[in-house]
Amino acid sequence: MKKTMMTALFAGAAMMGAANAAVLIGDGVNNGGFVSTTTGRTEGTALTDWTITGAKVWLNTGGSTLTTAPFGADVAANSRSVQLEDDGGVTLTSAAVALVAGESLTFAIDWLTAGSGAEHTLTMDLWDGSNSIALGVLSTTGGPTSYTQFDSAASVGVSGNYQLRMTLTGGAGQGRDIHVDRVYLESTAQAVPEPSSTALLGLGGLALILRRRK
Ligand SMILES: [Ca+2]
Ligand SMILES: [Ca+2]
Repeated sequence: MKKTMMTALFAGAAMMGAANAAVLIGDGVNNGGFVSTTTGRTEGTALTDWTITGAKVWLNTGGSTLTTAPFGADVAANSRSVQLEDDGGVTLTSAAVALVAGESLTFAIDWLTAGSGAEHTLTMDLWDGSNSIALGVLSTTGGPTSYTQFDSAASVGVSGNYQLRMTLTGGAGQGRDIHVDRVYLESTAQAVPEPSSTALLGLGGLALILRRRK
């Protein structure tokens, strides 16, 4: 009985050593491609899996034409892109995703700037109500006018249910906007260091042999 329990314990520990990646926002996952059945260019349209807070968010008919990894081609027939309007400022918030301390994160988003006037910044982070995980800041100053991919990496310090927040600063007047598409977030569980997992596998195997000899 004791050996059986040991076998199960070591097998479980060895399995935890394998890197386990999960797509949390992406193509078909929490609407990372901004798919909507709404036709035409619309303002303030409810968008599945996203929450709009602030003045103006446009749902544009055009989308990113980039096909680079990790998102892949945004080929859905009703895929859109989102235009974050600077007038008054706006925040776009994703559905909540569960993150575990120690996980490493991969983030990617396509973006461009458009319009003229005051310059603004888009701050991107993961927020669980009290903890923030920074993913990057995009500035319209010198920003790209055609879709460009931004990538970043982060790690989870505190476990929780987090939402991706994209907050565009704004002013009273008209200024430059930021368009986004192909939002991607992936988490990878922290791998157990190779020597110890190998040692655990060896011990697990030994326990199995001892069990069979009994
Ligand atoms: Ca899209
Ligand atoms: Ca504007």
